Amino acid sequence: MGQPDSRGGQAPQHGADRLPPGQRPQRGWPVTHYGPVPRFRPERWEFRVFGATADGGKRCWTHEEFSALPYETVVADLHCVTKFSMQDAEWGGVSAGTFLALAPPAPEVTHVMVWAEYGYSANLRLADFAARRTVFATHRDGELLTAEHGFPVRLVVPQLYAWKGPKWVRGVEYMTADRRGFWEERGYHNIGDPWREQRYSYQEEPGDGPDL
Ligand SMILES: Nc1nc2c(c(=O)[nH]1)N[C@H]1C(S)=C(S)[C@@H](COP(=O)(O)O)O[C@H]1N2
Ligand SMILES: [Mo]
Repeated sequence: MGQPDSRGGQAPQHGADRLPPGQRPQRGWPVTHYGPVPRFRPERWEFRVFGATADGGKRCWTHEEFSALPYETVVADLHCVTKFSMQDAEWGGVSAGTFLALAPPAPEVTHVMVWAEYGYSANLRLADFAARRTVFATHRDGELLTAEHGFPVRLVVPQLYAWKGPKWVRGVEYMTADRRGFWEERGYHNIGDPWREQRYSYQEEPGDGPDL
């Protein structure tokens, strides 16, 4: 809850007071990623769910089919591990739960790998992927994403550092054991909970991730 402010109302729910430890608020919306911005080719684009699905098959959505999936909105912050946070964006898109329902994982699935253009990837525990606010966003504050922010689809996982949310997502792999994604192999924490300041792999405790 916010504290009453001098005008007698509720203080706004933004600012440094509700940021994870070590984070500072960032005005505007910088672009942060590794490598070039991919070009979107609608006729070649597809979104795939594969790996350990319940029925052993894989599912694909064209861009047109993806755009017709149920649209939901989530208000969430992006916490970059380099210590700035963009607060209060409204993300619109398809919730991860929709894909779990349309292409259910096998009962043995414990983790997912989210794959993006150029082989960028991020691994997530199934519970983080299945969290109510995890969304494959196509919009931010009601507007289509721009190319540099991940058009046509980026993942937003509000409870984890932003590298766990690939821009230019192309698919989800269901996994029956954990495997490290792109940054998780390169010194970043396997789980990446900003409230526990899980920034770097040297902070990992036994059980937090597969051997490096
Ligand atoms: N495909 C891809 N997605 C990515 C990254 C990347 O390098 N490649 N960087 C991540 C990081 S570290 C951050 S902080 C956010 C930044 O999102 P933004 O550029 O929209 O602010 O994207 C994440 N998604
Ligand atoms: Mo980041």
